[in-house]
Amino acid sequence: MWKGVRNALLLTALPFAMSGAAFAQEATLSKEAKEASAKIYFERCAGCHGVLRKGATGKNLEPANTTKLGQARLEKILTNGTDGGMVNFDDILTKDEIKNMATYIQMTPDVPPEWGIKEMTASWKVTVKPEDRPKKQMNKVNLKNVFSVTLRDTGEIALIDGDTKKIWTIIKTGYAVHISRLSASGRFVYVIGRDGKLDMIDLWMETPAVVATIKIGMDARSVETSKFKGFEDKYAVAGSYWPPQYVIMDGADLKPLKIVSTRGITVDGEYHPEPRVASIVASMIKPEWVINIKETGLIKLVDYSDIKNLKETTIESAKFLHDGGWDASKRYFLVAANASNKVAVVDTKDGKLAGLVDTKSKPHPGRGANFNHPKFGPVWATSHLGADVITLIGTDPAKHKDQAWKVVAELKNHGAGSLFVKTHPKSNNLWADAPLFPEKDMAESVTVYDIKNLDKGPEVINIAKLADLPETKAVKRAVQAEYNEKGDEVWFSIWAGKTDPSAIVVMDDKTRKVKAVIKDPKLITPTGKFNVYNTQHDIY
Ligand code: DHE
Repeated sequence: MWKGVRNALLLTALPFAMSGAAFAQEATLSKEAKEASAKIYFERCAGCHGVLRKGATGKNLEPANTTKLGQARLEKILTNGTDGGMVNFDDILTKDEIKNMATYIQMTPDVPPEWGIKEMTASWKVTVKPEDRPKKQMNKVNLKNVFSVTLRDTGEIALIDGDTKKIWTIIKTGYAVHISRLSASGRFVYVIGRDGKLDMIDLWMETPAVVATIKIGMDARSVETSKFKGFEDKYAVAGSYWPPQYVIMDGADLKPLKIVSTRGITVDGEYHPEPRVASIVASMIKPEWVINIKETGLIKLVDYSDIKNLKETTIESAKFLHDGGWDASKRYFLVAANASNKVAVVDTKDGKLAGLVDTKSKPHPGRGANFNHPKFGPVWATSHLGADVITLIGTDPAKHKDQAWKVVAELKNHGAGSLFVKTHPKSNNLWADAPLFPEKDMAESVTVYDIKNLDKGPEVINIAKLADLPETKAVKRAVQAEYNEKGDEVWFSIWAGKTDPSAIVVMDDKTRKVKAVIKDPKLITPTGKFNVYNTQHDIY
């Protein structure tokens, strides 16, 4: 099941049958086998289960639980996966590796080292100082329509000129690079790798390149800059999974300035040693970032106007916060607490929780999608990992009070296993993918609704087929819709295996017909795409 994308797919749980005799003896491995297993665990498992194996989107894998399952059952789960969403590893790990992993997760987890200001500063490199950078744009590219595309398995990003659809340049970044975000100015791209390597790229150079780099932790997913008037790009902020903390840096050269730990007490009142930093967004109405802490379920509004006397407003929501986006007014931030089947809504003006919305299983919005529902007014949409629906939540407490922070409708998606929904203020289409759906045809397809005529039902389009790639065994997952600057094209990645041909399919948003297919041997495992203008202005 779900072959080919384990790193991405460790999104759900190992079901624990809490039976059987406790493991009498501490499991052991040779030094080499333990080191190799630790590396596999970090690369394949930690994203969902946590470095300390406390569990989040994936189940708790501490010895108290794993030893009850025992070696044989664990090997079976690792080999075949489960219906609960745990992926199979039999086609990328050898039998010995699986055996060792089953033993490794019965051993007491190692606690990785901390990563403080000393380590960050030692890793920090300014390759082009701010004063040596171009004083004006040195290329003729329409920067607003450039896409920064994650090439996941090569640890690179491709900058693609959205007007010509040509790859402008490819830049080496961190391991299994995760997301790109734009400076408030739209000039710099900040790219974070899963290994905590943060790279700052200058789009004004004749050929863009990294101008500053730092390793902010051992495991990371999020980055943002300061965007409030008067503080534009003064600071950058990045969150790490390990160590659980965020770091505030100088926005111009990434010099680390302040580290804030996120360890603490969960919304349930229990201490958690590894509350990881999930999504971060910058407010435009206050000098604040919204920083979502996964395991504690706490949302921090971090006031960066005086970082020596840093003020944090801590808002209780629900555990396992993950990704989210603004409502259309950009006052409310909606974030999925995915393993709690909830969406939390923060009112960033009043600094309060505005709502906690129950949804179907595992909402996963990316940034979500905002549009005007013909009946319910402004809504924000999310699709789901665990259910074949697109949930619409009312977002206008002023004019549609009865619908605000409630599920007003559930549209059918073509499958569960969805990661992203998207629309654009100029579009009438709402797009949703389902790349993690176990069935090939569905994983390669997307659903599209006419938002002016939702009752008509969706069209389901197999995007992978439109790429006309050679037939291989790999599933060609259609993932993450991203609009161009004008909002008249929507781009999808065709995400296949590292050695398979991949592509980006550009759809004409109006006709829903293919407009271009970007293919290149260097376009390896493209996943997230970040249009400069839309990312800079949070348009979705
Ligand atoms: Fe992501 C956003 C974490 C797997 C593609 N991903 C995010 C964010 C977090 C996160 C916290 C929000 C960042 C923000 O807004 O500041 N992602 C994780 C994981 O922990 C997880 C589940 C497992 C892991 O080991 O990393 C994971 N993510 C994946 C993938 O496998 C995806 C599909 C492919 C890839 O490139 O790795 C993937 N994640 C993305 C993308 C976004 C993202 C494209 C940004 C969406 C946007 O529109 O902003």
